[in-house]
Parts: sequence; structure tokens; C-alpha cells
Amino acid sequence: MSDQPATRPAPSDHIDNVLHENRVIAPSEEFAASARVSPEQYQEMYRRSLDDPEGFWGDVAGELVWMKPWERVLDWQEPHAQWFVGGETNIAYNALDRNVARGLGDKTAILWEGEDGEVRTYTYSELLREVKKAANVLTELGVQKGDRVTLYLPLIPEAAIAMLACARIGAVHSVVFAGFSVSALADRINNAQSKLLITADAGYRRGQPVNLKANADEAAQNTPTLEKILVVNRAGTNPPMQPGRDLWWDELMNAASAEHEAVPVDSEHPLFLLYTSGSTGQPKGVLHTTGGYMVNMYLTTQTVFDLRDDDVYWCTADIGWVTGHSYSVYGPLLNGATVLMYEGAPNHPDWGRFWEIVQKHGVTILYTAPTAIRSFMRQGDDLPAQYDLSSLRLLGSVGEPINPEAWMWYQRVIGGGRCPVVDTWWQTETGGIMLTTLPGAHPSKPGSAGLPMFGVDPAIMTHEGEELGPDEGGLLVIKRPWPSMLRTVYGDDARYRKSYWGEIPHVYFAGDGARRDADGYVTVVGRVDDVLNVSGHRLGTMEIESALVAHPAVAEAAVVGRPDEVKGESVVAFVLPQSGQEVDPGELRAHVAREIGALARPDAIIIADALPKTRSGKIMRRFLRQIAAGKEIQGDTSTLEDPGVLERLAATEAV
Ligand code: 6R9
Repeated sequence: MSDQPATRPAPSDHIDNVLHENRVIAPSEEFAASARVSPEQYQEMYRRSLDDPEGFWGDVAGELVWMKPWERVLDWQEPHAQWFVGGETNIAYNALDRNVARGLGDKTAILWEGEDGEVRTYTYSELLREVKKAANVLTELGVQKGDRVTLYLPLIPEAAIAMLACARIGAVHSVVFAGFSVSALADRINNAQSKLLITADAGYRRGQPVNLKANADEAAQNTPTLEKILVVNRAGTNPPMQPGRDLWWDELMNAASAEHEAVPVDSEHPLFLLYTSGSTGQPKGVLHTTGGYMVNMYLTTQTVFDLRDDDVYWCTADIGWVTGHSYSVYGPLLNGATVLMYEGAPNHPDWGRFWEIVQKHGVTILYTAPTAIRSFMRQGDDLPAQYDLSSLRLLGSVGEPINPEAWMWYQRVIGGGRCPVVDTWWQTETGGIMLTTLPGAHPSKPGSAGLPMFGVDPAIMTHEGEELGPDEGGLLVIKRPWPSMLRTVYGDDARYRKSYWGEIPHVYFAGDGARRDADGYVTVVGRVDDVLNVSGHRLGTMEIESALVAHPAVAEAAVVGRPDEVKGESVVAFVLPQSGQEVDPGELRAHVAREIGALARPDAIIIADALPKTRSGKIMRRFLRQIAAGKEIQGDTSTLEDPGVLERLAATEAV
């Protein structure tokens, strides 16, 4: 059959349904023969990582440069871990100086393509020089070790340079996705108490400049700690600059010295904050520290992506998400890889853009999200067929569960049937990849992420902490600390304890539902909390509800997710207007986009006269999810104060 992938052994084509996917696809003999990690090596390394974590991680860390050796590999005082205790290092030094010192100075580090087709490249020496200058710029602006710096930037090389420059001087970067709104930006600056914001005049999105500096100006009206705004000139839009506060990146960079010594920091020194949605209220500032994160990014990138010297590695994630941090910047640069970065949208000027980039730059490793894959799939097989994708040798997926059909399409149409596909499960909080197959060592089961990475000890449990057996659905937990785990929620350790180590005693609670088969493959099915996954982006239903009720016409709101063919999930809002007020759906959508960002905009709004509540006043979102999905109401409705509300809601057209 022509659509069968050319793999060995031939995949069995039996599917019961999407939930009981039985296809098993082994790596090709050719790939397996030269893979970095063989099945036996994985077994041996994984065993050792659990039986002798000190020895295992000590050996990996020993491949990197430490200015002061650690005394102990791990100190675990549940729920707080310290890794490489007493050691001093610098992650930017390890990503740049170390690679230049081992002869990679002339190798391309960053190969950047702008949305308009402009290409810029930086060798490792050039990138090091830029990062040294940027480190001097930050220091001159008064940024000191431990200070927080907020970045609000498009996906341009300066974003990576700024991150690495912060790391080089021991400042803590907090990247805010450039698609986030003024208030989301201001909240994050305030929570981090940043002194400095680095932004750009504008970024491009589908050919249009998006005015970031204007957002920064507005945010700066409510951010008392902010002293300076450093502005990269990306789009030549010439924004107003406030004297004494606003400075041009280029001017300071041109004047800065290219001499700089990386500042050694303690292994547990904070490296970055990254805000992510949780099940309640405000986003959490996930805190990652230096040593453990560095070591795990180094190891996971080389093993999961089977990195080679001549790879052209492309992770399509924006720098504003954890995937952009770990697998566009730190992981690949620590390994001396050539990293491709693309500034713009996948469909600009058309849906062939990614394939054009792969062909033009000879991309060998592509790491992207299921939502993108599903969008490409909708465009059909002809478009990718117009491009030469033969340089690709490995594909990756991240961000949400990938449905088996999309997996198969990716493998067959993009991978030409020859590339292994790794489906990597992890989170902002885990810092790096936790569950995956290793491309040359394990067969894939489409839809299932796979096996634990080194040092990762997963289990499926009930809420009561009882471990479940093969194929039983339950909660995904991790039973012991790993080097790149989050250390706390910034400024709120109680929330850290409660959200991650308090849900089920003595294990890390991921917030995902999952099951594990008899071979140990874990299939992650999705969030079990009030967190939505829209196009691979995490959004708290509570955040969107707060935004909705902040609108004067809205009295009450409840937000749920609805399955969406392309986005995975889409936002559905049930809205109760203030009495005597009309809700204008367009205006409400624009309001949510202003409050949070365009990605939180509800797809459907249902204007309600009441919400389904228990007698104690709790909104029963379970029923709202059924209504949103157009399903029949199932479950016990007797606890509802007014059971009739469900029928009325089901009969209401969404707007
Ligand atoms: C890296 C990242 C984390 C949540 C996570 C889960 C979902 C990510 C997945 C996956 C199934 C995969 N998720 N990868 N679900 N299979 N391969 O996405 O971090 O933005 O924090 O999201 O995404 O629900 O809990 P983050």
C-alpha cells in the first residue's frame, strides 16, 4: 500500500479506534544502526539513573565546565531539591565559550530567518561576541546578579542573545510571549519585580508589524519597579522613546566592549522565571535554577534528538514558551548544534512556508506541535510534496497529545516514512523532556509519548495515591526529583507545595491524566484540572473567567474547553450579562484579547440566563463541557439548584 511508511517491521494496520491505537512503528534499521543510544544502552543508562543517580548525573555534569566542583549531586528535602550542591557554573559559558574552546567557533550557532525572508547567521564565535557585549550593556544599565529582567520580544536572534546575556551575568530572565496583552505583561513584570524590560519596536505577524513598544509603554504605567526599557529596532517603526527611560539596543551594543568574563553562579542560582497557567487565578512564575537544568537540557537534547555535528536543528516554538527556552536555546546550544529560528507564522505567505524553510536550509531535525501538524494536514499532501524534504531525518512533537492520524501523517508525508517521530511529554515545570521514545532505541506507538527519560520515575495513580496497573487510566505523577524540575513558584512557595507535591503525598503531581501499557509506554490524554490546552498553549479557565467578568456588561462567566480538530481545544464561554445590559460578542472577544492575549479569545460565547450550580454555589463545569461539545447531558444532575438551566443552555445558539 502506497501510504505505508517504509519502516521495519511493517506496521500492523489495525486500529480499534483512536483510543486503542495498536500500530507499532520501529525505527528503520539504518537509523537504529547509527543511533546515539541503542536499546541496550537505554536500558543500562535508565537503570543506572535510578539506582545510582549520583553516579549517573555526576558523569553527565562532568562533561560540562564547572568553575567550582559540586560537593553532592542531590540534596532532597521534599519538596525541595538541590542539585550539584556547592557547585558553581555558568550556562551561557557552557553554551558558548565552551563550544568555541572546543573548536566550534566557526560553526553556525543560530541560523535565523525573518518572516520577510531575511536571513541572519551567527557562528558560535559571533554569538559569543554578541552575548558578551549584551552582558556588558546589562551591567552598565545596573542589572546585577539575581535581578530579574523581563523580555517581551519577537522571535529574533536578539531574544536568544538577551537570554544568554542575562544568564552570563547571573540575572534572571522572565520571557513574556509577545502575543500577550498589556495587562499580562504588566502583571508579570510586577510579579517578578523587574527593573529592566527588553522589547522591540514591533514584531511581524503575517506581514503586519505588531507594535510591542506601545504595549510596553502602556504596561510601564503600572509597573513601579521598572526603570529602563531597552528597545531592539526590528521593524523600523520609529516609536516614541521616553528620554531617561528608553534606550536603543543597537546604540548600546555598538558602544559596548566585547570583553566579558562569565560570572560563576551557584548551581542553585535562579536562571529563569516563566509564567504558566494553573487551575486557579494568577499565572504561576515557575522558577528554574542553573546546574540541574543545564545538565538535563544537555543530556535530553542530544539523546532525544540523536544530535549529530552536521544537523540543522529546528524547533518551531516561540521563545515565549518553555519549549523555546529549553529546545531552541539552551539544549541545542549546550550541545554545539546549529539552531534554526524562524520569526513568523507557519502560513505566511502560505502553508508551504515551513517546507520551503526545510528545503532552503537543509533542516535535518524538526520539532513542532500537533496543532501545527493538524493545520498542515488539512492543507493536503500536495503542498509539502512540492518541496524537497529529504534532508529531514528526525521529527518531534510537543505541547499536547497528538492524535494517531496526525502522527501517521507527519511520519508519512513530512518524514517520507523514513524519519522516526518522537512524541515528547513534558511541562514548563519539568524544564525538559520527561516521557518519549528514543529514536533509534524504541519503536513508536502513535499517540503514546512512550518511556521515561533518564532519572524520571513515573507512575499512574488514583487521587488517593494508589498506584494503578497496566492500561488503567489515572493521574500522571513522578515519584522522585529530577535535575531540571521547577524549584518553586516565584514568591509563593506555599502554592508550589500545594499544587505539585500536596495533591498526592510524596509525588510530583503533573495535572495530566494518563495510562501506561504493559510495555511501559505512557499515553497522556490531557489535563485533569481547569487548564485548557489551546493550540499547545496553556490557559487557565479561571484567568479567562476573570477577564470576562472584568467587563462591565458581564455579571458571571464560566469557561470550558471544547474539542477542536485543529487547536486540540477551543475556548467556550458561558456568560451571564449584568441585568439590563447587552453583551456584544465582538466587543467581549476583543476585551479578552486585550486582557490576556489573542490566544485566549473565546471561539464560542453562549449568553446565559443562569449557570448550572450546585446548591452550595459551585459551577458544574462538567455539564458545561458536555453542552459546549454538543453532547447529551450525562451524569447526576440532581445536585443542581435548577436542573432546567441545562436544557436552556443546550438550546441556546452560540454567538
Ligand atoms: C512542553 C509544554 C504542558 C502540558 C502538559 C500536557 C500537555 C505537552 C505533551 C502533552 C500529551 C505530549 N503536553 N506535551 N500532552 N503529549 N507530548 O508544552 O509545556 O506549555 O507547560 O504545557 O501540555 O497537558 O501538562 P507547557
